[in-house]
Amino acid sequence: MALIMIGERINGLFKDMAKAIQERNPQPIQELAIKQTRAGARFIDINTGPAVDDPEKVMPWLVEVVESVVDTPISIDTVKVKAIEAGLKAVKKKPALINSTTAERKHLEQILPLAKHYGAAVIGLAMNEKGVPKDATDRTAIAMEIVAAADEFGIPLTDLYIDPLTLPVGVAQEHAPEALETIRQVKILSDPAPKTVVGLSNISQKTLHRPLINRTFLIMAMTCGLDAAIVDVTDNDLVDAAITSSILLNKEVYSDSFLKVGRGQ
Ligand code: THG
Repeated sequence: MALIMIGERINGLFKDMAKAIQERNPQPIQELAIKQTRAGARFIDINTGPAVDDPEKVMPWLVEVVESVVDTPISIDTVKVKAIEAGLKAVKKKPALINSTTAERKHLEQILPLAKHYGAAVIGLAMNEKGVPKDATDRTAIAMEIVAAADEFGIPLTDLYIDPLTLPVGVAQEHAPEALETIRQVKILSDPAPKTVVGLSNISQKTLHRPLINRTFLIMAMTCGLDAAIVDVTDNDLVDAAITSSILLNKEVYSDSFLKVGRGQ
């Protein structure tokens, strides 16, 4: 199967989106929803950003703004349970992806029943109340707890995405190989295995050569068994590299027009 691309761009981390959200101006948001869908996004991530103090009001507005122009399922990106629930309630089209829960029992007990009730998929972060462990084995142990909880709450493992957590290479370089090893270990954790996902652009924050670092790490992660990534889907070199990786990993059939086929053209 090809990489499941989740469009990262509707996020208050970006100045244009922060402004559009603050002004409740749908147009720039809708343009990006359409652009990302055309570029192959299978989910549109929506994140109100750090500046918003009422995400439980903004999240349903963002859902409506996006769903009024595309059919692409939405990834509801917030740590606030109330905002997740408000977003899920607003969804009228396809089941959403909840982004995300940690392994903290309190989070799992609030969020997994919501996933079950709304038929949503869910991202489980490899972290708990103590934070993100450095070692892959510790991250995998946390992932195992999330897998067990998903089973307990009746979420199919094919709807569970484990995120090993990618941190900026400039400040947490030793984490990069541990995140990769976590992906490898999570894919042999259970049968069926949960899916794996990363927020790719984190890896290159505050570095030079961001696109190069992003696409190199993406290919490395795909070799470890990565299923999905929150990415800049409009980065053509990144998408070309992801499609080519799928061919070289024998996940998609080669033809001379593989780049076009990989884009569904
Ligand atoms: N895991 C999961 N969800 C996530 C992340 C993750 N959601 C958010 C984030 N990480 C993934 N999305 C982004 C979006 C933007 C950027 C990085 C990751 C980014 N933004 C520019 C910056 O901060 O430098 C914005 C600057 C601008 O205005 O241009 O890098 O890991 N499950």
